[in-house]
Order: sequence, then C-alpha cells, then structure tokens
Amino acid sequence: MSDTDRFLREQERLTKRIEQVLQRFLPPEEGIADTMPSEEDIRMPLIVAEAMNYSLMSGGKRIRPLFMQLSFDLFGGRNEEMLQPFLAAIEMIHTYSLIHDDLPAMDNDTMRRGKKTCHVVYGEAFAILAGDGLLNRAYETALLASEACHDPNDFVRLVLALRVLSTKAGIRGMVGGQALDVASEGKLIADREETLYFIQENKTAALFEASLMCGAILAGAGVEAVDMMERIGSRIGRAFQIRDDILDVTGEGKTLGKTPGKDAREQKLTHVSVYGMARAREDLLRLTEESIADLSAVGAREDDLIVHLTRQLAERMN
Ligand code: GRG
Repeated sequence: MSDTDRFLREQERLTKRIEQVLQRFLPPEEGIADTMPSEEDIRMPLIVAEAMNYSLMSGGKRIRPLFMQLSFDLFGGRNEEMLQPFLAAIEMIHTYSLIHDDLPAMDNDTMRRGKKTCHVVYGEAFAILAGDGLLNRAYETALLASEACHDPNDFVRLVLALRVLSTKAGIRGMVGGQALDVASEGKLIADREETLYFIQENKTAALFEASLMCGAILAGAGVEAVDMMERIGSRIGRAFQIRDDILDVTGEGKTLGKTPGKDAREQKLTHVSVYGMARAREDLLRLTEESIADLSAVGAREDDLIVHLTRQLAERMN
C-alpha cells in the first residue's frame, strides 16, 4: 500500500469515528415540548432540532475535529471521553457559522455541502434558530466532558479548553472576522492587506487554532506547546482560506458543493483580489510548509497524518 493510500485510509477511519461521535451528541428530535397546547405547536421546536441535525449531518469534511483529534494524539492524550464532546462542539460551531453565513443577510447562498442550505429547506427564521441552537448545543456538549474528569488537573484542562473554544468562536475570533468581511464587501478599503489579514486570521483561522489548541490542552500539553499549536493553527487556517479564495475562481459548483465566482461578483476582499492568483498560490505553499516545519518542532514526523492532512488541504478541490 502506498503512503498516500495508508493516510487516506487512516483519515477515513478517523472521520467515520467523528461521525459516530456527532451522532452521540445530536439534539434529540423528540420529547422537547410535551406540554405544548396543540399538536401543531409541539412540532415547532422539533423542526428546529431537525434543521440543526440536517445541517450538521450533511456531509462536511470534518477537518476541524480531525485536527483536534490529531493534536490530542500528537501530545499523547489518553482521556478520549473528555475529548469527544469537544470534537462534536467544534463541528457544531462550524456548522452554525455555515448556516448563518448562507442567510440572505450575509453571503446569501442556496447550496452548502452539495445540498440545499438550511434556510432554503426550513425557512429563514428556523435557520437562524437552528444556528443559535447549534452554537448553544456546542457548549452544552463541551461541558459534558466534566463527566469524564477524574482529578483537579482534568477540570483545569476543561476550563482552559472552554476558554479557548469560546474566545476563538466569538467577537475576538470568528464572529469578529465575519463582521469585518461583511462590512468590507464592495467598499474602497484604505489598507487592503491589513484588513484581509484580519479577516483570514479571525473568520477562518480562529477555529483551526481552537481545534489544535483544545486537542493539545485536553491531552495535557504545556503552555509553550499550546502557544505553538495556536501559531500552527493560524498558518493552516490562513492557508485554508487562501485555497478557498483560489477555488472560488477556479472551482466548479458540482465539486465545491457551493456556488463559485461569488467573491468577484460581490467584490470581496480575498487573497486573489488583493495579491493576484500567482502570489496566492505562492503564499498558500509557503504557509503550508511553515506549518509543517512548526509541527515537526513539536514532535510530528513527516509520516504522521497531521502533516499529510496539512499538505492535502493545500491541494483540496472542495
Ligand atoms: C456567520 C459567525 C459567522 C461566521 C461565518 C465560517 C464562516 C464564518 C463563513 C463561511 C464562509 C466561508 C467560506 C468561510 C471561510 C471558512 C471556510 C472555508 C469554511 C468552509 O469550511 P469547510 O471547507 O466546510 O471545512 P465543510 O462543509 O467541509 O465543513
């Protein structure tokens, strides 16, 4: 078996396990509102749960939980019961952001992960609620890791990981980046490079940082190693966004699972619009190789899946 086949098989195995973890923490689609006055009313909260599950289980690549798992493994993590709620939580946060990003008030898209996006199937109000529900469910789920804490050190790790997850998903992370992205659309920006960097770092890279940092924290890694994982997450996440910007120009809707060509139509600030295609490709490769050099500094080997995955993302087609 070639190295590439071996990596793909291992990645497939881990992704299947992540799907099972997600199944374990899905919101129930029954028993939510037994006290509602009428049959029709009772259906409403259930439809929100259905919408949450529709988007969550609609076939994403599960890259963020994969990185969290691989970071946990890299630092010799053993308490999988503490990790698993966090694997589900990061994917729930990511999925909520996709649902809200597709809304007419934001990026206004009808396709996601090759399917009709949430608001097309369930309507805008219910898609907003499904996103809210997933964000909240993420923290409900992450806190379930407390049931697997065996000693005070475990509780400290849980609190640190929660701090990282909530900060990186919030106004000083993904939400902040999305706000600047939306605000800069179609505008003449004085410092395009600085603005672009802020958007990439926060809208996209913050969740990669959270994945790698939470994996390391829950495995018991020290402060320096966690800081290094933040730096690596920043580079991998920015590279991920640059690849996204390139694919928006070169990709096809069928492979992408979403509508291509929107960045130019909506005059978005992207790596391609600011630096051009050739420089975008160069920066993508540079950030990828820098991430791999830093990964090897924290003990990853060339034939570890975390290194392979980092390389694979630079060439991804969706
Ligand atoms: C609405 C608060 C809020 C944030 C939205 C994630 C995001 C921020 C917007 C989605 C649009 C976008 C292109 C963001 C950049 C990050 C990105 C490339 C997301 C897509 O992630 P993948 O490719 O998706 O991992 P799958 O479907 O595979 O999970």
